Amino acid sequence: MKGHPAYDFVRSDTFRAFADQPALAQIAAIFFDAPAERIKRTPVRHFIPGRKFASRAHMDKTYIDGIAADVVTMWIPLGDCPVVSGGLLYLENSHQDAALEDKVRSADAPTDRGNDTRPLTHDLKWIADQTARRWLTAEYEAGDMVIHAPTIVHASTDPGPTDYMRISTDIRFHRADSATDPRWADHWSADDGY
Ligand SMILES: O=C(O)CCC(=O)C(=O)O
Repeated sequence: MKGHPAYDFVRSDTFRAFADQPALAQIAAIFFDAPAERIKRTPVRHFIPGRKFASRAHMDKTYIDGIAADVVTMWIPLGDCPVVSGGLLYLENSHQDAALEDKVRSADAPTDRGNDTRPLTHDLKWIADQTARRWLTAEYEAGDMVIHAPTIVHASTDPGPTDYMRISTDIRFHRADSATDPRWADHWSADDGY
């Protein structure tokens, strides 16, 4: 939100130059097998050690229009992000199960945020058990990047006690000749509602 350092940071020349570095668009183009264009709305997330705050299990397609052939997300920790800091976790091969979302939603998934129907659940063990899939993660280091499709289930865990914040960004591209989601056409703000 306006006044927060992250609000100014995503609008800064430094950050935009980072997100616009040609190598990222080139990698996205490999996935699309076609030219890629960066999606302007680029969240920067900070998780304060010891606070119970994490990303619930979700799929990006709930939040942004687009199919795997047209949209790709690059999740980049801005600094080291060991497992204890609560980096991104992926539900193994969940993007390959087109029926997963319906199965999970019709199974009355536990939720800690009843008024928000977008996440699948906050209960990562429940969804792993329900789908018989493992959560996969890594000891992320500065300079790492993971790339995912809008259909894979992912989440994060609460940041544990460390001396530094877990800070990350998600940089997205769409296939240049595909339609863009108008909600993602402006700079990110934590309170923009999307
Ligand atoms: O950084 C996080 O915890 C969530 C990021 C995310 O969901 C994404 O990059 O799509």
